Amino acid sequence: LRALTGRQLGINEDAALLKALSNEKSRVLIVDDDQRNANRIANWVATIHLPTVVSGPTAALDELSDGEYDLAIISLSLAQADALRLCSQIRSVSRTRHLPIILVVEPGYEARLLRALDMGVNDYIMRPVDENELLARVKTQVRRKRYSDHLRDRLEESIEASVIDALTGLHNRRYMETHLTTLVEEARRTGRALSVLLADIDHFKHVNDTYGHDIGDAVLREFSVRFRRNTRGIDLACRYGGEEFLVIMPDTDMSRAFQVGERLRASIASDVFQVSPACSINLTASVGLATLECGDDTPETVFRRADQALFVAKRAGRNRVEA
Ligand code: GH3
Ligand code: MG
Ligand code: MG
Ligand code: MG
Repeated sequence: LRALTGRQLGINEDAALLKALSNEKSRVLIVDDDQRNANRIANWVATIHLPTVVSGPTAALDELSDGEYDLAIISLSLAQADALRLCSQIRSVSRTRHLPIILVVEPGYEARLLRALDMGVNDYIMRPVDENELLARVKTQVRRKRYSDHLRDRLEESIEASVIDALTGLHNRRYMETHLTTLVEEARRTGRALSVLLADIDHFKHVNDTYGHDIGDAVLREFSVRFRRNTRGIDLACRYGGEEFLVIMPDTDMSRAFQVGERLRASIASDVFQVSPACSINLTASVGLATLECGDDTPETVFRRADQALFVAKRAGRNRVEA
């Protein structure tokens, strides 16, 4: 994550987008059991944003759980110190963890305010509330929220992009490598079987040479669909390299792995790859299998055996499954 610079996250490029975002009306939840105070604040907020008023924590959490709010303005003098509990609940639920909170504070509530600030409340305003000051604080918090939401989305996209193969949507080799170790350790610990399947398209270079790289890409996408169709949800399927695909199958012994490999091989060989209305291609793939053995088998050695089995399958004429 440290390697992701502002530029990669698109911060500079998106200044205009952020500006547009911050012009969109924000939803503001006002929590106050004093109806008159609540309505006064709501009327001020309504000149720019979309306020909703509730009188207590239960209604507040209800609203927040099914609405997209950008800010909560909470009266710190709610009965029974409920404001503190509400703030802590908002911070502990993932959906509202990043919601900005502004407290409205009655003089005399300073001790409670300190605890609230310690809890991660973003800002506060003293009563009697000044309209311009309130709107200025609301504006700052809403902008900050928009901006950090945007950054968080970008970060999530970057993380996802780093483990997903863009061409096929399968996980990539990096993702597989982090998880293979875990899966091997788990199989060791539980004494369960674990098999690895490595599939490589036969004479794929010929497809590129004959039909061009774009058709080659379309074939890889279609291959990945069939590949995924032949694996279970708990199997970890990935595009290991160019035209090599790998699946790690927990809870799977060699005879079962052989069935999977054979089904995959048959599914590739039996139906043509219809890559465009005018172009259908016959294709085969070779498959190498290995199963985790007792002793000092490691992720690397299991993988190497699958690779060796694949090599044997290629040498034996391709369109075969070997273990
Ligand atoms: P073999 O049966 O021995 O596996 O022969 P092969 O031609 O499939 O094997 P080789 O490893 O010689 O060639 C793999 C080809 O896959 C070469 C490369 O250009 C192509 N390739 C790798 N990645 C991509 C990709 O993303 N898109 C396309 N279109 N081709 C790719
Ligand atoms: Mg090759
Ligand atoms: Mg190949
Ligand atoms: Mg290859």
